[in-house]
Amino acid sequence: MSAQLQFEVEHYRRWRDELAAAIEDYQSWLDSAGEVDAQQSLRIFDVLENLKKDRLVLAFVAEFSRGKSELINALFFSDFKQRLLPSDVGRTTMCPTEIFCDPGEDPYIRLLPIETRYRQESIAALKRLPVEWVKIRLSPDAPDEMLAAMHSVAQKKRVSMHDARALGLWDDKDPDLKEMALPDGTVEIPAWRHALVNYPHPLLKSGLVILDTPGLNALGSEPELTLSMIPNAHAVLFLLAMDTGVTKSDMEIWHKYIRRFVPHRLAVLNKVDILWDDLKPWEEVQASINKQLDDTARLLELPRANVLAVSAQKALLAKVRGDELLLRKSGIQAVEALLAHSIIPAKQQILRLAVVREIGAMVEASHQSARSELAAVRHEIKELVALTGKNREAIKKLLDKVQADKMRYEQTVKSFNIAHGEISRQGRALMASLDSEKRADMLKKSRNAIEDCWTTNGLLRGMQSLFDQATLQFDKIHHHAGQIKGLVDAAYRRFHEQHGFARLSPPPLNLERARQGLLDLAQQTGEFCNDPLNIMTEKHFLIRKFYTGLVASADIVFDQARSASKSWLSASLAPLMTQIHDYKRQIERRIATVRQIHDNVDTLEDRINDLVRRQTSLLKQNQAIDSIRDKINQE
Ligand SMILES: Nc1nc2c(ncn2[C@@H]2O[C@H](COP(=O)(O)OP(=O)(O)OP(=O)(O)O)[C@@H](O)[C@H]2O)c(=O)[nH]1
Ligand SMILES: [Mg+2]
Repeated sequence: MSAQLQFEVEHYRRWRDELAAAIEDYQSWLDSAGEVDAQQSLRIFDVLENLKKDRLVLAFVAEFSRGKSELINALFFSDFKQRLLPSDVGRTTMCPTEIFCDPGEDPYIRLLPIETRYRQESIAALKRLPVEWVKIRLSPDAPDEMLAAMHSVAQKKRVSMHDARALGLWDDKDPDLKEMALPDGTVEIPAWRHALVNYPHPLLKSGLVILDTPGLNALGSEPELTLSMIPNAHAVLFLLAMDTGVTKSDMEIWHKYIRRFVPHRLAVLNKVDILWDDLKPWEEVQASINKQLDDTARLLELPRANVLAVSAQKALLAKVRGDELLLRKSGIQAVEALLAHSIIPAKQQILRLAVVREIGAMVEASHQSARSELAAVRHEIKELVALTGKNREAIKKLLDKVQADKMRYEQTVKSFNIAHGEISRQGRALMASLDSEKRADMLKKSRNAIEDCWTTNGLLRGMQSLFDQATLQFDKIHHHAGQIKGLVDAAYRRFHEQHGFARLSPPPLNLERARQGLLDLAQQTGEFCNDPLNIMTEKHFLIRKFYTGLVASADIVFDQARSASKSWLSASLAPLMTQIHDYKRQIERRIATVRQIHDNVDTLEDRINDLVRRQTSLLKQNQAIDSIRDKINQE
């Protein structure tokens, strides 16, 4: 395993842990300042939970036999000194395999029987039902047992054509499936639908998750993989092989599943050792590899720097044997460097921005509040020092002034309450339109209607119209959320302009991502409905494929929009409310102080000393909050 990659992943993990520690500090600061409300606590708790659950998913996707499993072995599992994942000619990996480390449990491989495809639940839902999985314990110290257990991901079974069809794994008209048919009329299908491997490995312990996939053209049959697992991966390594060149089906996979859907894409041209030729000068070999890389970058429309040549097989061999020269020749170090220097920092940035989105405004408000408190105390000290040696008349004047300020504050609160009432009312209406039970009900009705369709054409029209409706509904929600945001912005502006509050920005509301997700799905629905293979698929299966794939993904998009709106609504006014609350506290304290002095001029010096002490402690608080703020905003 590369020291560089290990270093970067470890660095990333440390940064994440420090960020979590800074947020915990912030939480205890809030607690000690007595400023925390239930909503804010919950938000901080959520952020901390998400930081703990954070994973960096790296998916390996390609047509069969391009060397995905071999590359994973070479990149991550050479310390095992053998081929951990089965890698062989022809189709080898038969089910999507997630490899991660959960130190809370002993190493295992859990396998989901292919028969679960008969049921409605998604793989994501089945992950929460351990009884549905076959679990094999792994003993990393017993290599033979390990290999036998890992071989499960390549296991196949024979079933009748009728069963294969019923499982949605056989279609008479699909030429890609022909090779699965056996002479006796049975069909070879994968024995398992999904595999989860809990393996103790330092990189995986740091939160890296590897997703090995079976040759993709066979994979269209597991929509969850292509619609959710691959698009949700943080980066995809797309493999091509030197022995086949870039084929039509490679390009199909690239366009259909990767190009538009994954933010970080690397292409790896594997098996370059085929070009190695001891009778040719190395420069000549290198030039021909470079030409292939240029062509590939152009074909895939990728930056040239994201396309690399490698020999996974030689890299694994070199690592097992400790052969430095071969390792360098294999090209794997460039893949490791790219992962270390571009993918991991990009992931860090995404996570940091997510934290800023969740609690950035809250930390900013605390920062403002600590500063305004300090400014208020400084101002009071000045006011009181100016009173030294003055008569009662002057003190009375100050008291009147402070009381006038208080009246002004009360006006402010009145106008805030009106704005708050309106925003809450609109917020409730928005949440009602995103209600998940209502949506489930609507989907059930649509499914009944679609199942009643007589013709395939009618069926496909029904599917298309379901997505048209969903897009329309989302646009309405988007528009409504925009209107509420307008009200919130206006409230902030008013307090700044009319009441002299420090300028704060409300937390941003971001439904753009969900909207883009839905647009992508709508486009995929169009493709789904025009796919000749689907037009010929048996109706019952087509409907199930549509609902467990596209509709389930759209449902997730709506859920994302719902939880983003919910947390935004509860946080949108919080910074302003904190400001108002701070102002109230400051003004009441000022009145009490001036009144005391008014009643007894001799207490003036004591009050000044109190304030100076308070100023010292506030300075410390300001420093603490600044350091938390720096950590969260640190690039
Ligand atoms: N010459 C050469 N052969 C390789 C290289 N990498 C993999 N292979 C061979 O290519 C074949 C396929 O490799 P796998 O790792 O099983 O490919 P895969 O992409 O995981 O294939 P599926 O699991 O079927 O989707 C095996 O026979 C490997 O030994 C390489 O760098 N050079
Ligand atoms: Mg494989």
